[in-house]
Amino acid sequence: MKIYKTLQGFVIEHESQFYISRHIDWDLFVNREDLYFELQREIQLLPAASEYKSLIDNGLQAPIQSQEVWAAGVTYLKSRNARMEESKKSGGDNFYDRVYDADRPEIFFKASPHRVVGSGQNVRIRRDSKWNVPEPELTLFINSKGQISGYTVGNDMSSRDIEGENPLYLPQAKTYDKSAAIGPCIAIFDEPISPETIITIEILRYEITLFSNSIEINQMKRKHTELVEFLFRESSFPNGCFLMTGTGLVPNDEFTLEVGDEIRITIDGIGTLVNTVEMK
Ligand code: DO4
Ligand code: MG
Repeated sequence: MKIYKTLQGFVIEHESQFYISRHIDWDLFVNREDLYFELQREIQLLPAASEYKSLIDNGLQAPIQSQEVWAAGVTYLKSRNARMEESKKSGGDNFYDRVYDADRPEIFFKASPHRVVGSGQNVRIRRDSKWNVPEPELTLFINSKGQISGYTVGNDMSSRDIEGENPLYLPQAKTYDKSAAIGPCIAIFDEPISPETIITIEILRYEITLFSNSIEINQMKRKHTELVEFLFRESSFPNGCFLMTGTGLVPNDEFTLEVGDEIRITIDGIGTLVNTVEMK
């Protein structure tokens, strides 16, 4: 089951059928216990129509209203190695090495809703940065009770030169306007997502693929439930929240994003998040 926040309402997709929910408040729509079964009950009372698919094609919003977006870091070996390399000169490499094996994961605040874009919208790179990459990440939707009730595709846009200069600059490297993208939908399953799920990224410049790669989410060092447990330890989320689970796909060090680049991130069973890098 997938739910989309469109310009004309909330669309539910189930077994190739499309429905428009009667809900008008996204927070109330998504933050329900047993969301999968709630949605199943809801669609039994709604007419199905294949034309409702056009609402999805006509433009999507990020599937968010008042939720915060948080992110976990250094959850894949590839991320640990890349961060250690970029921060060697500053002496910051030791922090990344240690956090990979530590009991406590790296979890940071990524974005408030107004900094988040959806599929089809533009992301940004910072004017004061010369080395920028997208980070394709499976992103959890967690309800206010701390239960993982959905999954979306996330892009944790990052300025690697700022992050590498000093680990204390991480909030500036990670959080700025349009630095987070999620979408195209929230996928709601009746069981946890399969560990064999593949994340694929493709970066295109003038319609030519510059970088592409894939990884299975079972390459992640930590469990989703472990990350959620730490996030919810001393924080409440009245309308639920999103948690990006870290990247395992890092372009080589020569690569940096440019204005006009198209970033396509696909996660099996969820969909493709497409964003273009806008003018600085
Ligand atoms: O510590 C830096 C950020 C790590 C991160 O965002 C990731 O591994 O995805
Ligand atoms: Mg990341």
